[in-house]
Amino acid sequence: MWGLKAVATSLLVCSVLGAQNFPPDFKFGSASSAYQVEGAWNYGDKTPSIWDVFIKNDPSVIIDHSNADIACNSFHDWERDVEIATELGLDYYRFSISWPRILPTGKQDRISEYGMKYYNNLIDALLEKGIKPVVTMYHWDLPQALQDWGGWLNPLISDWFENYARVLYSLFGDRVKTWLTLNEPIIFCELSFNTGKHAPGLASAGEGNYICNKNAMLAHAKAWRVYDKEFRGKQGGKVSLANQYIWLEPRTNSPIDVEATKNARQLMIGMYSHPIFSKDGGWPPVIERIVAEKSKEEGRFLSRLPGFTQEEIEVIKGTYDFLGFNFYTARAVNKAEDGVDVGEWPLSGSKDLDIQLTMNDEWNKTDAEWLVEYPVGLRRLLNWLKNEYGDIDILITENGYATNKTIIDDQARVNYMKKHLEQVLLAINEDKVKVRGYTAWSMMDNFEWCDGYSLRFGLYEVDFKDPKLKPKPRTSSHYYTNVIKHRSLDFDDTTSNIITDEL
Ligand code: GBH
Repeated sequence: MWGLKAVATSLLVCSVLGAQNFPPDFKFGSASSAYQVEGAWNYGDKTPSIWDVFIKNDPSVIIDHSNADIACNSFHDWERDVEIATELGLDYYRFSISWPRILPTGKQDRISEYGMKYYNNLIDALLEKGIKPVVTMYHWDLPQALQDWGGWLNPLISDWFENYARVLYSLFGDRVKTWLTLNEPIIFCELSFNTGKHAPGLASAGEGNYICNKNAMLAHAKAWRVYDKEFRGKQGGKVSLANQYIWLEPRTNSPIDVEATKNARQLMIGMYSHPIFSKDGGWPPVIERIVAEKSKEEGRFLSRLPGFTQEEIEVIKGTYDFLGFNFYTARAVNKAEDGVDVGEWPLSGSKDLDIQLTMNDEWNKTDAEWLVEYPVGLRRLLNWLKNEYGDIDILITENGYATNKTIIDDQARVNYMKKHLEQVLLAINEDKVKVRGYTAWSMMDNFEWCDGYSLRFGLYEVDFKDPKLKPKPRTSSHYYTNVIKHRSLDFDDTTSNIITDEL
């Protein structure tokens, strides 16, 4: 009797522990982006990006008045980055290519030797260590040369981007097998054209962001189609994009808030995903209708949200080989009372939908004001995506935790990662969502956009006052290395508590 119970208990323990294991082909990576780490902002024939110009015009747009002229010096010290990626035991390293470093005019007329050499070195050195490069084509650093021609507001941007993508596939596609066209179009459209907090800082809420949204969807689609037509046959890789998804839940159970949340999800997720991943393609119908109605009320003849032609809908629909997204945080949604100013962050569309996005007091706060912890939201989001767009392979392209202090023993980051990875496992094992990989943002502290060097996301700490910029491993880096080594959350993690100050 007792014997049986012991067997049953150990079976139970085994199955619970088994649930802590990742599938054998699950991949672990870490990420960075060109502007945030490279530095060498004007080295060789590189031309300024919109971020170089934005900050040089007015350094006060960055909280600590810093800039990314040097950043982590990755352009000169890529060998150090490969060493760190190797030390972590990464399956892949996600980095981005700086458009103005490869194509100084933004167009194909001139390909930079310096740029080619740098990315070739990095890619080859990673592969030599068995680390796969996962490459983002655009992580916000548009060539200023193209901004001068209207940037993301000029419909020709999708052709310029297609050409840029073609250059990248032909230069690097023999070795790069996973491509992400755009990083977080929602952020570069909303923050550049809605609040104007990001480069090029052209606030035109409710208009510019929607135009950018449309052009970004077309740019992504054309880049995917070029691959499909001209490169897939010989290169055999995969192309998607890295959207930013914030999980949204109703503030109350009232039917009004529940309805508002459904619409808010179409705004937050659907506007950048429905055209690509849904069966019908095009804008989420509910958003298209609401913005058209609002525009009419404002006395406009045209909706502020530009429509797609049927041909454009077809061009964009189905342009994915997997679904990539960055996940950090969540918000509660409620329908705004009449006359309430819903504010501008993060979406100008909040005004169109009369919704408020707020934080729930029960969610842990972090040092980043926008980043509250809600790991369960990740599992719910994964299920929502499967429901909405079908059973697609998913790559989590970023997830990470911010502190505003230098701290080597970053237990809070370890907890954040662990809690999110637990939810990923539940989604895989219980809900059968096809999550194929997880990417920790970021490999090392770097230039955190408007927060400069004041917010730190790194598994490795960087002392930006140290001219050598030699990163130090944090506790979270040891934790992550263990997860990768064991391909499990169940291991004796005493090693991850080692304080490595003297390393
Ligand atoms: C990602 O953005 C980016 O891909 C990455 O480059 C970045 O370093 C990382 O996450 C951490 O932030 O000042 O109120 O307008 C996540 C989305 C966009 C969230 C910018 C913070 C600024 C908020 N981030 N946003 S606000």
